[in-house]
Parts: sequence; structure tokens; C-alpha cells
Amino acid sequence: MEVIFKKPHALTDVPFHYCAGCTHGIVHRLVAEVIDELGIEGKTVGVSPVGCAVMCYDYFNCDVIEAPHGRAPAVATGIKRALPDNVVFTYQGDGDLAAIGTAETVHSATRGENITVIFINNTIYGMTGGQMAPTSLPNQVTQTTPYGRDVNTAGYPIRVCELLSNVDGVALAQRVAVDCVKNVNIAKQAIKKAFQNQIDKKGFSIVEVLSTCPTNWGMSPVEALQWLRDNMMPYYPLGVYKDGEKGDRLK
Ligand SMILES: Cc1ncc(C[n+]2csc(CCOP(=O)(O)OP(=O)(O)O)c2C)c(N)n1
Ligand code: SF4
Repeated sequence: MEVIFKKPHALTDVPFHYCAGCTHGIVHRLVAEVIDELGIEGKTVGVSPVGCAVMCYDYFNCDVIEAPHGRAPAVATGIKRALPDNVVFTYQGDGDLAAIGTAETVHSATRGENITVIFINNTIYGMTGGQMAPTSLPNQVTQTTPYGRDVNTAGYPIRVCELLSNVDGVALAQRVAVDCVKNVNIAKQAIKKAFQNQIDKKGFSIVEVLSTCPTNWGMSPVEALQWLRDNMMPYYPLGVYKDGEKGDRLK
């Protein structure tokens, strides 16, 4: 019988540990499909974060290095500079990338490091039990904002793609979602472009994926997808924020 749908080779046989309805697993699959399609498994190096995706080193069929909290782009910088022919990607949550790792994120982008960043924005610290993240929405109830995020004391959510779209080292800044088939397909094309940009030496590419954390949001998987559409998408519009190559606005 002809096989028409199978596990990408770039994923191992280790079962994911993610909660039911968590979209980390979908994004892992998309990254693996892209690695397969580009034929780069043997020369791809991942950098895993601190957060629920910490164990992605067990799931990807390539070398994956675990970075201290937020330092993935700095670690990726070192790997890429030492092994420029390799394809290096980070996979980071919003606590990792946009809180403790803000400096590494902004400065690796500013330097135009030729790396690919997969950014999972689920508006919360998932692994540690649902504390407020920099991306938590105004009035969002979390473990540390039981009355909702008060922007007067906790500030406003960081829109990472919009921020990085103004950085000259950036080639691609695109926000996607994986809430429906159409958006999954768009997300895959964005991830593929972010890897292809690196192969073409275009500079820093980031794909932000609006994601769900049903467990810490206290919702069913289906409710979580609807909450994402109703609450996250208006604040974090999907789209391409920069698409070019590093330094192109200076030419
Ligand atoms: C230096 C340091 N501070 C805090 C922690 C605790 N910690 C582990 S995971 C995490 C939050 C991760 O949240 P996020 O990056 O949004 O990923 P998610 O789990 O939601 O996928 C924190 C604060 C740590 N491991 N190291
Ligand atoms: S805690 Fe949230 S982010 Fe972590 S695996 Fe569960 S649903 Fe996913």
C-alpha cells in the first residue's frame, strides 16, 4: 500500500511529552518536515531552550544543544560562526526568548547572525506552572496576575516581530499560527523560508508561532484554539513584518 502520510525522518521515535492540545508538537513536526525537504538533517544543529520544549533534543534527529535560559541565540551564534556550513536553529518559548533572553535575541538580530529562530508565543510560562510572560495579554489571568495583567504595573506585551522588523540584521520576521489547516500550511512555508534564508546567507530569520497552552490557560484543547483566535490574534496580527536580507535598508 502506498504511504501518503508518515513521520518526518528528522523526528525520532521518542513520544512527545507535551500536554494534550499543546501546539509545540505541531511546530516540531513542521520543523522536521522542512529539514527533510531541504535535505539538511546531517548538517543541522538545534539549540533547545529552557521551558516545555527543553527536551526537544530527544525529538529532533539531529544534534541539539541545550542552552541556559534565554541564551539560545548566543549559543547558536557560536555554533554557526564555528561551523558556518551547518544550519543552526533555536527553538524558544516566550519566557525564554522575550524575558530572560531579550538581550541575546535583540543583539543576535542586530548583529545579523545567520541563524533561524523558531519562537513559540503562548503568552505564558508553561513549564513552571503558568506565570505571566512578557507576552501575556492585558488583563490576562495568570498564576502571578490573578486579577489580570495590569498594564499600569506590569507594562504592555512585547510584540517581538514588530520590534525586530526595525532591526537591520533581520532578514525575515513573520508571525504565524497553527490553529487550522490553512495556517499550518502558512506556518510551514514561513519556517521553510527561515531555513532557506540561512542557506542563502541572508541573515537573522525569526518565525513567531502563536501557540496554545491549554493546561495553564485552564481550557480544553478546542477552547484554547478559540481563545487564541479571539484574544491573541487581534493583539498579535499574523503576517510578514520583514522579508528581505540583512542590511537591505542601508543599500
Ligand atoms: C535562570 C533561570 N531562571 C528561571 C528558570 C525557571 N524556568 C524554567 S522554564 C521557565 C519558563 C519557560 O517559559 P517559556 O519560555 O514561555 O516556555 P514554555 O514552557 O511556555 O514553552 C522558567 C522561568 C530557569 N530554569 N533558569
Ligand atoms: S504546560 Fe503548556 S506549553 Fe507546556 S506542554 Fe503543557 S500545554 Fe504545552
